[in-house]
Amino acid sequence: MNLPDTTDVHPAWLPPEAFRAIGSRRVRVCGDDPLVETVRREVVEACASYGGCLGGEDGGPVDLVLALTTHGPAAGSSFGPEAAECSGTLGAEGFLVARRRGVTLVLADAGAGLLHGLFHLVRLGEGAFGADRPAECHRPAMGRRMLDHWDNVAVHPVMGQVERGYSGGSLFWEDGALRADLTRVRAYGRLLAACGVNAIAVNNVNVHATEALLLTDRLGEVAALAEQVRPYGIRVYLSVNFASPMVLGGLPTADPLDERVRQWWSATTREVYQTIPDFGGYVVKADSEGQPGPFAYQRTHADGANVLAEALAPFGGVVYWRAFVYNHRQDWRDRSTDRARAAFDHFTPLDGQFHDNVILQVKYGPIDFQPREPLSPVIAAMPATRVGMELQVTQEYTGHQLHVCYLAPLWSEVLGFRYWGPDGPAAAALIEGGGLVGVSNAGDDPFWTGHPLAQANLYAFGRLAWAPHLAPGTILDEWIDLTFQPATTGDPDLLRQTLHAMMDSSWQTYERYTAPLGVGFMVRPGHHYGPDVDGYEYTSWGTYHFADRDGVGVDRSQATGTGFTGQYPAFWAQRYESLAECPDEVLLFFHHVPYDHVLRSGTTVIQHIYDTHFTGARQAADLRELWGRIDAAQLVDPRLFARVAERLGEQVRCAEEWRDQVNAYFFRKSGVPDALGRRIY
Ligand code: GCV
Repeated sequence: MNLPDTTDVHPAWLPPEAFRAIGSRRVRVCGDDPLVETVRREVVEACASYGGCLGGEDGGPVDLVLALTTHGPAAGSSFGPEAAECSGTLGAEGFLVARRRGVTLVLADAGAGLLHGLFHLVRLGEGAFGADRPAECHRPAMGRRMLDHWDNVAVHPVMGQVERGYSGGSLFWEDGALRADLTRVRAYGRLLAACGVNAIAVNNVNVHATEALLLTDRLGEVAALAEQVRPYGIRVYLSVNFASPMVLGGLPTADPLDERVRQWWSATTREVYQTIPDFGGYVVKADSEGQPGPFAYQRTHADGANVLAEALAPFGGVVYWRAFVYNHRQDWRDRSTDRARAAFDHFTPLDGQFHDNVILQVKYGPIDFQPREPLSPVIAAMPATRVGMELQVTQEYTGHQLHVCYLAPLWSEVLGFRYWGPDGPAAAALIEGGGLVGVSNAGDDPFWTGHPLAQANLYAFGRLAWAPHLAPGTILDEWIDLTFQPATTGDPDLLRQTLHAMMDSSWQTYERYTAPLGVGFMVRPGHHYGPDVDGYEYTSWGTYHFADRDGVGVDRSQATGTGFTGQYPAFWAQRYESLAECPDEVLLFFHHVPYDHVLRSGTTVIQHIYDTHFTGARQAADLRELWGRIDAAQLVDPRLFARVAERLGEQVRCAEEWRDQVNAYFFRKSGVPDALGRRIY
């Protein structure tokens, strides 16, 4: 089996040149394991291109050894005590890198670790073959690093093929059938492994009728996908419909405590594992936005999750049970219901009741992937439950991959948030058991992600799941170095500087020209692109800003509001409750304030709205100008250059629209003029 050949597709962060340093060396690979075979194949291919060679296990001199520790005597003994001590402690995916006396060594206890070690060398490039390096051990911070695909098999009449997908069609299905050529799925698996992802859920969490069949009649399609990504250490998961026992099994109920239901899940799951022995497990969206769930039977979500967990347990599978449960049929006049409270209210009373192989999958914010939200309090409130965090790589609320919005800085803040104050653990430590899940932004677009620069978000997701402490700028450098291999002409520093200037603070730029101060949801209903300040204000979705002539924001205080602030540990409960101490960026998430309220920054709320919208739209225009300075032909693929340029045009237009609608709206509501006298429509 050869490496995937996808010549008409952009290679993203694995262009052939990224393997130059490895491929020009004399390499030895030691170990017997399917993933070691993958490493071998990668090395053979690289050597064929760059003149190196893959030697036998006992052959002559080498520059690089990649070995399992079980083959340690042949490989690592001369690399000093550190290398020897690491043996057996690296785990399923960890690896060690060292360099001594002209030989670079990668050691791992298992094949997956060796593969991650290989991709680490790819990142290091020539740097892996220079001066001596003391032994360095790398282990993932989280064992579970998954991407959820919201892919439909059949094209959905409203949501299309990929729900919230901005990168063309599905990588997996086309015209209602599994793609005949799955080469690209294999290439996708390779890209994911190279950034650290080790699992994919292949279908939409909204499981429609056709997709429900993937669990039974169409299971072969899931098996075919698993076969493609298995060589890259990636396990496949399936989103399942909670009502499957009825929809697929013909039972009169899906009550999780009904014995027939138990047996159905158990028998069905056994068949899944007979077909896909390394199947990962299920993802479930239950009692959420119209999906069926245990509430129909007056059962709890623990009852619901556990029946699936029991079926999966004998095979080592897990169920990712989503905590995205709220009333989406709320009466907008009802001020006592607060969507932000919902997940905490539903799930924290169940802490300790979920089986060990249940992961509660919690969106990072209490509402829905807004560009700015406080962290979900659920993540800190369920110590006896395995909690995983869900991020949205696909840019549903951050510009549909038409806007440049590098999300690593947002995720980095989220993962570093300390619920109990500076001396407490970071959020990343609270999700070590459940891991990180991202909604994938990839599709069949030739650039994978619609906006070529959105590839960096996919890459960064994997890297942060592996190493949450990595700085967003460092990750961006890695991505730039890999993706844009040094050109023979032109000035590569110009490209690096330009991409940093465009991307480092693109999330803050996006935040500036959209909804202010954490209030969220001023997007157009349905597709969620572009401004519509009151679009959701009188709907049933529970996402309101309550702007009137005097002020704006949601009172979630305990003193006078919905009491949401009380769901946090004391350190943040107090700060969020206090108008004086609440951080500006989430002020309107927690408080309804008059327009002349003075922020901690010293400016009034209304002036802040005007200033940030003018600044944000100008910064969007700056992005376009920066890109225009790059020498397209010399530094980047001209098609990529053109694609980015075209999307920047749309970003500038849309940012101006946001600026003008939001400013006009608040000027008309408040009657307060802009202190700088700028034009407001
Ligand atoms: C898959 C948001 C999106 C929905 C998505 C849902 C979810 O509401 O708009 O498209 O459904 O989140 O996460 O389940």
